[in-house]
Amino acid sequence: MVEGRKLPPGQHAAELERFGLPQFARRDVATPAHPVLTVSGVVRHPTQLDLEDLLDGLPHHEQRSDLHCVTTWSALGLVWSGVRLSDVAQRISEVVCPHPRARWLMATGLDGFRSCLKLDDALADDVMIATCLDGVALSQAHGSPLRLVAPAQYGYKSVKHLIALEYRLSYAAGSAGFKEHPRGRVGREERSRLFPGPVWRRMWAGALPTVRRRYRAV
Ligand SMILES: Nc1nc2c(c(=O)[nH]1)N[C@H]1C(S)=C(S)[C@@H](COP(=O)(O)O)O[C@H]1N2
Ligand SMILES: [Mo]
Repeated sequence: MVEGRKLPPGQHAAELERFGLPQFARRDVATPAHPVLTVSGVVRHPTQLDLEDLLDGLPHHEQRSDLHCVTTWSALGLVWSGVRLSDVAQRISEVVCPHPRARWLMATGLDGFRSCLKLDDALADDVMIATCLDGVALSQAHGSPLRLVAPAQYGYKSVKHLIALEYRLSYAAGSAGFKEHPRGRVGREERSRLFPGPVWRRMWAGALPTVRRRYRAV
């Protein structure tokens, strides 16, 4: 266990390894030569920003945080660097003019994985767009060239290979459907919809060995 880090209820410590929904295990994402971020939804001027323009001049941000997968494993003390999503969102907002009642942000990865975050949660101080992990450029396994990092939310909100953000008035389920909780707050054990967290804990833990095997087999 990494010194001084606490495990939330129902989680156990594990090494970080490539993971996700089973249907994405075999999607082989080729890192684009000229990465762009598409911004759409309830905005006046949908746009595409290339990576360099997006990051240019924004304050560099580095943090140590944990990744809590809903299937009960947690990777502790990961050092991410990049920029804060709130700084990116401010820059984007000036360009796209989101609707004043936009409350949700749908994030999409190049593999087609999607997850929707509450805008308030997405703008928290520890939510970032990471380009590096543990001091080196993000690997393909962990979401190159850009990934969302939302440490207070279950791992399914931390979309890898980020290519698009869509401003929304209301929540829409992402790739995990009803198994994804709209807020996904780890501190409240919001693992999934319909049943309380501790009920899901066992179901998710039961699915873990199969999903892990699927990812390790790639
Ligand atoms: N693009 C994409 N992002 C994703 C996923 C995925 O399958 N595709 N899986 C999510 C889940 S469920 C988890 S737990 C983490 C795993 O991150 P890792 O592969 O870096 O361990 O990525 C999240 N982001
Ligand atoms: Mo996960």
